[in-house]
Amino acid sequence: MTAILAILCVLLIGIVVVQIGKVTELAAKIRGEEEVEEGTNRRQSGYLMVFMVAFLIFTVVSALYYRNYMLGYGPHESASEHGGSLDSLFNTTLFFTGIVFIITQIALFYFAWKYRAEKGRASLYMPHDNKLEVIWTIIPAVVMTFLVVGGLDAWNEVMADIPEDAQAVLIPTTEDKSEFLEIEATGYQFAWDIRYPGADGLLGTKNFRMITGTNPLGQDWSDEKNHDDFMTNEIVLPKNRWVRVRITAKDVLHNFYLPHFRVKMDAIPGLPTYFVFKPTKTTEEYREQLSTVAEYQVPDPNDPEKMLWETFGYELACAELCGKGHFSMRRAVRIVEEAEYAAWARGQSPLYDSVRGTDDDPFQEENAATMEAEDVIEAPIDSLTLPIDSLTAPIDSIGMAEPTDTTGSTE
Ligand SMILES: [Cu+2]
Repeated sequence: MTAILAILCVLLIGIVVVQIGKVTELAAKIRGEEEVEEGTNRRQSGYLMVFMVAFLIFTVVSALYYRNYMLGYGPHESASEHGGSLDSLFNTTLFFTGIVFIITQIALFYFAWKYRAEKGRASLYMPHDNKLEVIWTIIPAVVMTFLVVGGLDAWNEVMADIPEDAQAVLIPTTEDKSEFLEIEATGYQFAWDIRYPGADGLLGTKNFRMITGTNPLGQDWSDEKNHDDFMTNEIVLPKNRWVRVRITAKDVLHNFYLPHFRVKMDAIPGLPTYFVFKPTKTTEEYREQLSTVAEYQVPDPNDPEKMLWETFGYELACAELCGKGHFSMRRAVRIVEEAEYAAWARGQSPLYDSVRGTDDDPFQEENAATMEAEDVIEAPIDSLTLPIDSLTAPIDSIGMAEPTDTTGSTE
């Protein structure tokens, strides 16, 4: 404590000495005030020039240094079919705005230095200049027109819906839009409900009045399309298949954002939106892509036994600040080959299974009857298969044993 006080005292004495020195200096120069001001101007505008050069170098170097972490650069090429056109649109915009950025920053600092106040120099009075105004109106107008038209073009391409005669299926088998998978994402504070259509490929109707603790989306169980719909924690999608996502929200605004696929759409209560896209890289393929880059060949801080590229996974994020639990809306997304997806999809069980035969089930009577019948039939069938399996064993072993027996008998 005493040491700190001593240091503070020395510091204060130092400051007092410096200040007294400055006052004396100023007093001496009081006659030549203009000279002092000129000197200050020159120095400050010089510092600004140095700042400008350092700032521009820092901007460019940091962008280059971190390029392998940024979407659209290095190993982060888009993993969806339309993503490439959005990336090139971003790059075109970055190119033009980059030129403007560099020119305006240089002009800003250079002019502050060049036209600093100097003795005997009056400022130029220029109320109007047609030529200048034409130049700075036409150039941005032309550039903006190109950017906006290009943007609209990309928007129309990216937002093109599935054709009306296309078939909605759970497991699409074609790469074109004649078959597609339609899933539904419902955002709420603070998670997503992800619903798949089940074997019929169709999502059942829902009604917010039917929402209960066990029926989070308000699925209308009198609609048979609901009976095979299933809900999952993880979004699993097949590679090279068209996917249409119905996007909606239960409470406040959310945003369905799949950064690696360049998919981003607001989720709005009462106003369904959608996005159609085609994933083109499986999670494994994306990991391979990352494994070629030094930045991802380091251990994952959360799992030091593995490299960063090995633990990579696609994600669904909420891109709307929707409340204090906003961060927890992250969901894992996995892109797999069609066969793996088909096996996964067939292995899911519908939510209706928990409702079937209960008081909430509009088909309670029918279902109760069939469920009883199933119980009676299922048991004997299962027990019958056992003897059949066990019968095959002796048959095989008889066949195997035969040749040995013959050689044995000849000897
Ligand atoms: Cu959210």
